[in-house]
Amino acid sequence: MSTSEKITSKQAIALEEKHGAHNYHPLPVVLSCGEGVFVWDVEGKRYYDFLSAYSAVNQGHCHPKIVGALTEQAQKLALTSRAFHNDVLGQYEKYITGIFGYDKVLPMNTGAEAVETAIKLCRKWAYRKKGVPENQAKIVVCENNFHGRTTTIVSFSNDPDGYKDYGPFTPGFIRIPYNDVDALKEALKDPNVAGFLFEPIQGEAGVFVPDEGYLTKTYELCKQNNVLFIADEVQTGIARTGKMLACDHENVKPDVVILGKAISGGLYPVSAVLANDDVMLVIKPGEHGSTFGGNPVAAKVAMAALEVIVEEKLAERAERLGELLRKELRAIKSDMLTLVRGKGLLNAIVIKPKGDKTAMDVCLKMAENGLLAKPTHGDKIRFAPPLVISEEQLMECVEIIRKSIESFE
Ligand code: IF1
Repeated sequence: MSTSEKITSKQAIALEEKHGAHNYHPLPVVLSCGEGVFVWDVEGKRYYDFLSAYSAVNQGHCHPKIVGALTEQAQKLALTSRAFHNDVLGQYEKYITGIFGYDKVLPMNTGAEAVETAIKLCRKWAYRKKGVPENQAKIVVCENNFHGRTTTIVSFSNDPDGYKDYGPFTPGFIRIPYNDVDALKEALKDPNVAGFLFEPIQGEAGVFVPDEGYLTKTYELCKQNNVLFIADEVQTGIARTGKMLACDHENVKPDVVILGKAISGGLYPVSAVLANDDVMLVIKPGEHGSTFGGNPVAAKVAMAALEVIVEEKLAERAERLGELLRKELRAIKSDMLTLVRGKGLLNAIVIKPKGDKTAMDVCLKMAENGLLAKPTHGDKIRFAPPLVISEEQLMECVEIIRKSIESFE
């Protein structure tokens, strides 16, 4: 079988089963192309994509402007390593720091790498600026967090699927309940705490939106205790929740911002850590890096992807259509649909099983009806379409969701 031969869904799944690690259990759908809010499977069936690769495809699949930037740069200069300068990186750094209002950016590739970078930055700041004794720095994190899958990151996870049998774990993390200001206040009594790492909305936990004011109160506690306020906006950033950053909903400016996913529109692995000089410059030449971090293709793709967000006003669209989506979902009359929550176009519904029918059955029915979504943690279904979706398309999707849920009545 040549690499370019057209294959059936069945053949594709069999190849993955035989030759690929079994670290995922995907829905039985084999996609072969995507454009905007749509993806098509190998048999030509069209679906609305309501996952957007977990908010990496905010600009829509294969956005022509981003594809153009990728293909143009890839034919000119793809990778130089950071041993030398190139004519794209500085322009990208100026652009992205200007958009988010920070002095500096440290470019990486995946979200987890950016989270790891933020952890190293925070620890180094603790020793070189805050005066925490060497190897005593602690970082406060939240229950039910999801920040990636490296050994250090799963060291502070409380999801057994994420950490079981991956020990020994990295020390130096204190886990507190999410959305609990008093718990943070208590944790910050430890003078060796250097940072508070959080998600403005917990995505994997099932789109858990904290109480209004949570970000402001935790920000103020960190300021009072000389602790870095570190926002993981890998999933909530880049217009997904109706603002450029989810932290913008409360006008708090994190000391460190972590970006990934939609920073490239899903066209290339790009991530970034943003901070001002008093934090960022604690890392000196040779103290951190990456082969691909900030390469010319990544830089060009990220500039195009961010321009699309700004030019097409996707944050405003997400804000407006998110309100409409939640209103319409709450109007669905079914005792299976017990809760609708979210912000902008990052939403989730909670499904109460009906007999042996669960959230997974609802997802399989929606796939049959032309909409792709996946359950998270059993009973929640995340709804995160590309932000380019139109109001008319959104209403069509609400109809598919309603019809699918009501099919179990
Ligand atoms: C998978 C979950 C979501 C993230 C936040 C860092 C990262 C992620 C807030 C790491 C990545 C991805 C990972 C992906 C599925 C998806 C996911 F289900 F795993 F938990 F979105 F909720 N911070 N989330 O959400 O970024 O290294 O992956 O680029 O592992 O299957 P990454």
